[in-house]
Parts: sequence; structure tokens; C-alpha cells
Amino acid sequence: MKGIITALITPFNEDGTINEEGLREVVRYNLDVMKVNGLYVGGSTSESFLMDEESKRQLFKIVKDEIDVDTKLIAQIGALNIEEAVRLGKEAKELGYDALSAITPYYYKFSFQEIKAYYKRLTDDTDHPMIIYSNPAFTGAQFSVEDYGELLALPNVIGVKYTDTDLAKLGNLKESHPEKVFFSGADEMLLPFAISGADGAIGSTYNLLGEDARTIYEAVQKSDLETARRVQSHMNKVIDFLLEGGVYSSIKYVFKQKGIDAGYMKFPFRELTDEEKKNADNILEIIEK
Ligand code: NAY
Repeated sequence: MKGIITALITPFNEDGTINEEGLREVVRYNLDVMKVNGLYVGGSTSESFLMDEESKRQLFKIVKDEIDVDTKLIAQIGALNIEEAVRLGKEAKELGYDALSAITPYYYKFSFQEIKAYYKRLTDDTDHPMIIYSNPAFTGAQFSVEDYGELLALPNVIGVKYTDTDLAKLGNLKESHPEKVFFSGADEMLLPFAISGADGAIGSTYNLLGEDARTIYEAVQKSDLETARRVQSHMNKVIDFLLEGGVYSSIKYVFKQKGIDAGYMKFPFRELTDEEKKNADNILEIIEK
């Protein structure tokens, strides 16, 4: 499992249910136009932590139904309630998802031993490849290289989605665990992460910038750093705009400008204001430059 994987957005209806038609269109755009290697379904970008269990199940089903055989699928099933996470993991496995991923349990300040026990139970009970989802800025859970080593030693754990900015740590991790997969989660830093040993990247902006991301990733493989730098700089200009009104809502707005019904945000996330929409109107132009 390698390459560029889009952290999929979820189009919602105004009442918070999934907009199935919109979701299918967004999936097709990612596969047919962005031509990404895979989809990360149910992550932060999917607003999954705001969704009820039934909606998450529906999301996994619709996406699986829409994809092509060669698209890699990862289901983010992490939830504070371990029984829910196990149920979702078993369901995603049955649907044919290639791997599971789970955010480190959050909100309570769990000790490392508690977090490790959570993954042990999740991986034992689902018995399917697992990618640890580490996002210290959102969860507060910071791991040392040794901590990661303990998690990576659990049966079924195949790698880490590393949504962090510590390049040296990622380099150390890849060197000590060459057989595991490490995905960068900071789209702005795809180039340095690819150089530092990341096997690929999972990101929300790849819904719109998947082609750029593939170019950067492939250029690094060919040691064409000139191309990689030029395209990363283009990508970062777009990302700056996306971040201004909120990255997920801006992505949905740009999709709508492209004629794709990316739906509403899940409450309490809000839609872009008129002012933010004006700013976002520049994004399409910059993307296409
Ligand atoms: C997820 O689970 O959807 C992700 O973690 C995707 C990674 C994104 N980080 C977050 C916190 O959503 O793609 C990044 C991020 O949006 C991008 O780098 C812009 O800052």
C-alpha cells in the first residue's frame, strides 16, 4: 500500500444525512480525474467523528460500491467506544476494505499503556491490517519512536498515518521499521516527507489536488526535485486559500463551483460566509494555473 490516497470528504444533506449522489460524484472525481491510488474513508476530512454509527456504515458501503478494483480502500473506524470501533472494523473487512485505520483514543488523557491496549483489542477482534492514525495536534497523544515501535509490533499493525510535522521522527521510524508503511498527513509537506522515507500520503486537499500530489510523489521517486519543488509550491498556494475559510468547507465549495454536489458540512461545522466564498472563488483559478 503506497502512493497518494485521498482523505475523502463526505457530502451531507442539510439534515445531516449522507448525500449519496454527491458522495458518488466525489468518489468518481477522485478516481477518474485525480487518479489517486486510494481513498481513506471516515477520517477527519470525512467529518466522521460527528457521524452516528449507522451513517459511518452507510459511508463505507457507498464508497465500496462506487470504486474500481485497483483502488486501495482504508476505513477509519476509530471511535472512543471500542465496541463500536470493532463492529465498524468487522463490517469494513467484510465489505472488502484493504485495511483499517483508527485514531488514537482521544478526549480523556489516556496513558500510552491504555492506548496500546485499545489497539491490541481492536486488532485482535477485527483481525485485519491496521494503520495507526496519529494526529497529535488534534488528540494530544504524542509518541516517541519507541512508543511507535511497541504499537507497530502488535499483530496486524502494518503502519502509521503520520499526521505530524516531525520529519526527523518519521525518518527514524522508517529506518527502524522498513517493512512497515508510513503515510504523511501534512499535504503542505508532501515533498520533504517523501524524501524522508514516507511510503505515501493521505490528505484532504488531494480531493482537489490529487494530480499535483501524484506529480510530487513520482518526481521524488525519480529524484527530479526541481519538478517536485515547483509543484509543491503551486499546491501550497492553493492550500493557503483552502485553509482561510476552513479546509473541508472550502473543498466542498470548490467542488460545487466545478458542478459537483459536495453537499453541506455536518453541524456544528458551518458553511463558508459570503466573504470567505469570495476568497474561495480564487482557488479554482489558482488550481488551474
Ligand atoms: C484525515 O483523517 O482526514 C486526515 O488527517 C487528513 C490529513 C489532513 N489533516 C487534517 C487534520 O484534516 O490533509 C491534511 C490537512 O487538511 C492538510 O494538510 C491542510 O492543512
